[in-house]
Amino acid sequence: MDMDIVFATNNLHKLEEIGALLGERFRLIGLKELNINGDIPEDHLTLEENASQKAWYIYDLTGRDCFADDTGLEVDALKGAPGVYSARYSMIGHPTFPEMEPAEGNIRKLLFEMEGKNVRNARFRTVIALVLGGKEYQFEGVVDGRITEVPSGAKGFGYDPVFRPDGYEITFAEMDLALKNQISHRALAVAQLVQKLKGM
Ligand code: ITT
Repeated sequence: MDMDIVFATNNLHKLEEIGALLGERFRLIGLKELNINGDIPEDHLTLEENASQKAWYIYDLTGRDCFADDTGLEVDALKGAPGVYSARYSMIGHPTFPEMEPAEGNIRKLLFEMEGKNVRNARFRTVIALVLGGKEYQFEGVVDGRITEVPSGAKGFGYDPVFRPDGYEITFAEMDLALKNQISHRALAVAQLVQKLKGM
């Protein structure tokens, strides 16, 4: 049986990644299709609270089962930053590189903050909040890796050019989407989401 599920995101890269991961049993509905434009509020201090806020916001607006993903890059040498502020990292405090695209500015600021640091461990963490029949469920996916010295690769999005997952010699931005989707933080969280949805 096919199932419609709304993905509460404005990020088309995420929509593509999760669309590929969900498979044919589920029809993913983006916000554009529902004529919902503009930013979804996400103003909390944790990924868990933000994912929840985004999912309930769209559920309350549409009455449809839906889920949201909040993702952060947590860098040990920066005490877990940018973390929940990953999307607007370069704009925090004194905006750095305001003339650049957000992703590029974020990467430039991250590499600047990491200059001279030998410990480069980091992890991507995704929290998915699913609102199904008025009840909420959460799923987490984590992938460990390292921040590279320079960006490389043009695939993927966001911080992908500077993140090399453990066990690989290439960054996420050098991987085909199929490989990123086998090992990524988002893939791990989505696998649990699919388990839940299949059980319905
Ligand atoms: P929505 O809130 O509309 O879903 P967003 O792009 O604001 O979209 P997040 O708040 O979850 O999404 O994103 C946090 C930041 O982390 C943002 O700068 C993304 O580009 C980046 N990011 C998220 N997933 C990523 C991934 O798989 N690879 C690289 N960067 C990623």
